[in-house]
Amino acid sequence: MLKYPEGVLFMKDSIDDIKAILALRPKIAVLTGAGISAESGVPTFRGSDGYWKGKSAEDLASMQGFSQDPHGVWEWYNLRRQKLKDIKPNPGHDALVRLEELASSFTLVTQNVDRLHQQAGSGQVLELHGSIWPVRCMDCDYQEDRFQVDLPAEPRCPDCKGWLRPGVVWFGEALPFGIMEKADHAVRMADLFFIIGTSAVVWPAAGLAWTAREAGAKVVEINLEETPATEVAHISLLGKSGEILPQLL
Ligand code: BV8
Ligand code: ZN
Repeated sequence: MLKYPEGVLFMKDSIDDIKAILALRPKIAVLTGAGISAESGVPTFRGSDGYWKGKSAEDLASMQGFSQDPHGVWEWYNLRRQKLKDIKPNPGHDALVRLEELASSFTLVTQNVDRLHQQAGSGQVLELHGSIWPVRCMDCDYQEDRFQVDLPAEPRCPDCKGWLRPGVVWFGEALPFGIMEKADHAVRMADLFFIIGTSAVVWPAAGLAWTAREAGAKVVEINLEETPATEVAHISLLGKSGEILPQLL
């Protein structure tokens, strides 16, 4: 752990404190949610433009939701894939690529399935909830990472004609094997932990903020509003991540 310079007080919303820590080449871990992609035009899940507005999360992003109505669920995923096709990373994604250069070690953990971090140039990204682009068969081990291509309304496996599903983690499903251990380790080692653009209600992802705080990292939240994670943030910057993150560099 870094020895923080004396007198660096951690009041709420102090960008200078963060810059003081960045000057020490800290180990950094970041958790992002849909909010970091909002300024790219990707609707968030629970905001006023939220995906879940019409239907509940369980209806759409769950195994039983899919089993009950595979056409309807694929219609929703294809709509999102269409929307994502011509969406670009925003200054918030770009700032995280540059932040990585200031860190002695940097781990980016995302709940997002849009791969905008990768498009912006972030290297190793831990995708806790998978990605919308890969598809895999429900009945055999066929899978393919079909980046930005249209899928038929009824995507079927070319090998066994079973239903294909998007490569995301649905509610009630376990996260990809070993990924939380990697994220947990990075957060425990971090001197500085950013939680950006997430409503911090989906677990186990949100729990990383509590882990960071308990492990002694300085916790910085960037969001338009307070969230359950605000209670463990040393610094809470209220505003758009696409505007705040570039100010840190
Ligand atoms: C699991 C992929 C067990 C699909 C998603 C009761 C209590 C605690 C937990 C549970 C519970 N009941 C059930 C659970 C478990 C459940 C859960 O947490 N439910 C919640 C809703 C209560 N979790 C699970 O099921 C997880 N799995 O626990 O498995 C297990 C273990 C072993 C074996 C078997 C099973 C799986 C969760 C993954 C679900 N999949 N998505 C898809 O995308 O289609 S979750 C979905 O929500 C997205 O992935 C998204 O990433 C995630 C979180 O949402 P956010 O990213 O935070 O987005 P949101 O819209 O909510 O918020 C946006 C934020 O941005 C807001 O705060 C807003 O203010 C801010 N913002 C907006 N604009 C900006 C901004 N901030 C800055 N700048 C801006 N410009
Ligand atoms: Zn198959």
